[in-house]
Amino acid sequence: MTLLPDARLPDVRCLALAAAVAGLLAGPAVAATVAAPVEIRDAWMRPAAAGMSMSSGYMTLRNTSARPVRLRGAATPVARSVTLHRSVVSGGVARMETLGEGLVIAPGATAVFRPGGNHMMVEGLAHPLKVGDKVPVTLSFDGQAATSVVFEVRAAAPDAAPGAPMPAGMKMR
Ligand SMILES: [Cu+2]
Repeated sequence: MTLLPDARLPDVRCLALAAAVAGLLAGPAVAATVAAPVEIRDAWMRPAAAGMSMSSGYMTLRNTSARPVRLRGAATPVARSVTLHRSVVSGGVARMETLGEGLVIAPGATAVFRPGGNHMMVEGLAHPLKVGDKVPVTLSFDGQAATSVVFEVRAAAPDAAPGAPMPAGMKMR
């Protein structure tokens, strides 16, 4: 589990209190900003050797609420930018597209970022990333508080154990 619930809960309480106070002052039109109802697991990032300025990040997100949630973007202090991308193959040529509108996760649905599919493009790294490093990433969601996630630098996906069957439709990297 890479969410930081202990660090997050006090903020939620503060926000709830602030929202309650604001509600008393301003009436019922005030909408509280609440923590995103999203479970995140298997967050990992590729290593980057010295001289490399790019990496990519992957994770699995599950929307635990009864409403759609839109992942809007991400940021990390160790890189200039993090962009949501997807890999597409058209005419036999693989290329990447920016998810300009973010990624909507339906109620109860799971969104997977993995090699060959959706991924987070990490550009302008401030320093190399080696296996075992922990990279803090902030995910932003429409209408929700930002969520902090720790990405572990790994050489391969957490579920890519030797001998494990590949999920249908997933290509070897
Ligand atoms: Cu990309």
